[in-house]
Amino acid sequence: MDYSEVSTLVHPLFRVSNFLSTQSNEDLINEVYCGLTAKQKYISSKFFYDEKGSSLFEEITCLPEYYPTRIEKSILKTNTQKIIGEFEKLDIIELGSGDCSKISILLDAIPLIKMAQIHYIPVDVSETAILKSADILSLKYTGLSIHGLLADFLKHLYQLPCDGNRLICFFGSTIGNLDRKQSIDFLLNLKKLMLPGDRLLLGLDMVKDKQVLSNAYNDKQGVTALFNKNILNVVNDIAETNFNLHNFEHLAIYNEEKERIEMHLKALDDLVISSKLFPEKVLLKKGETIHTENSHKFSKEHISYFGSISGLQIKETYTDDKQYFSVVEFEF
Ligand code: SAH
Ligand code: AVI
Repeated sequence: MDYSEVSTLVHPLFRVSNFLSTQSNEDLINEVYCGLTAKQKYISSKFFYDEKGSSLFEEITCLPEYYPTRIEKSILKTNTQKIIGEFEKLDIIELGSGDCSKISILLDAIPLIKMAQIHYIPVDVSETAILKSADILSLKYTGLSIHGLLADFLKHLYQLPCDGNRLICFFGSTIGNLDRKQSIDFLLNLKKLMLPGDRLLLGLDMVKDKQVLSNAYNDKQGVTALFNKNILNVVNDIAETNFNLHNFEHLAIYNEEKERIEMHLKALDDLVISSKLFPEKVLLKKGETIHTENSHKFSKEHISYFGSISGLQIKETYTDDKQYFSVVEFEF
């Protein structure tokens, strides 16, 4: 485990610490090659979020078919006062923070006079996401102190600040992009770091009609297809591969048994993928797929299980009329 901060960017209004460059490019290339030579080929979904990928994801959140963002925001708006509660000093940590639209809903409910009592810590692998949101928030909320962490929430949780009451936000159902076992391990690791007075606010996309789910990942405008295919551009940049996006079709299928959307890229032809950085060429047969993402969906049973397995208490479950999405507040 590497405990060292690689670099810190000091801006007049905020600070960003980078913990990411501990993973060398060689490790990343190796990770990509392992995935592309597995029986079921795969690319880790963390590679979606370069600058273009983050901006395509923002477009997805505005699509009529992609209900999770709209509903989660409306749940937050309805319950802000209850969520924020009373505080003297509050550290708001946002994991996989992305753009700042959800945290702004909470910050909007805090009187300006109390803003200096808030410390906001966005944590993301995307540098552009952290810098953009720190820029916007530091201008909008005078007095708010911001310390961004360019870090992987699966590896660098131990870097989270631990002074004062913490509200840890993990929105967007991003936990659903982890395997079921990974999500339990993640919660157990988080619980180990939590202290009395800390809370976790977890956004979960719920199991629902499969057509609604399928439509959310197969939008008519094809933005999700562009987002999915962009992962090949990211791999081309990292591993100097020769993926041509036109040779692939976007697939997003709901797996009812596993209660998850599975995204793949299907080869439209026999393909040879080469890179001077790979030990050997990678062969793809026409029709073969590269698995790029799982998006697990949740039920009330999953929520109770998260509570019992992690040892965190469920304080409140906020939801919408159709129970499409839940924001669960856990306390230590
Ligand atoms: N929380 C926002 C963004 C969700 S998109 C929302 O609810 O709309 C997922 C975000 O998690 C992206 O910004 C991506 O860069 C980030 N992310 C993905 N894997 C990550 C990881 N392992 N560590 C830190 N951030 C990660
Ligand atoms: C970030 N994450 C929760 C999104 C999801 O719904 O699984 C990513 C996404 N993939 C396709 N559309 C959106």
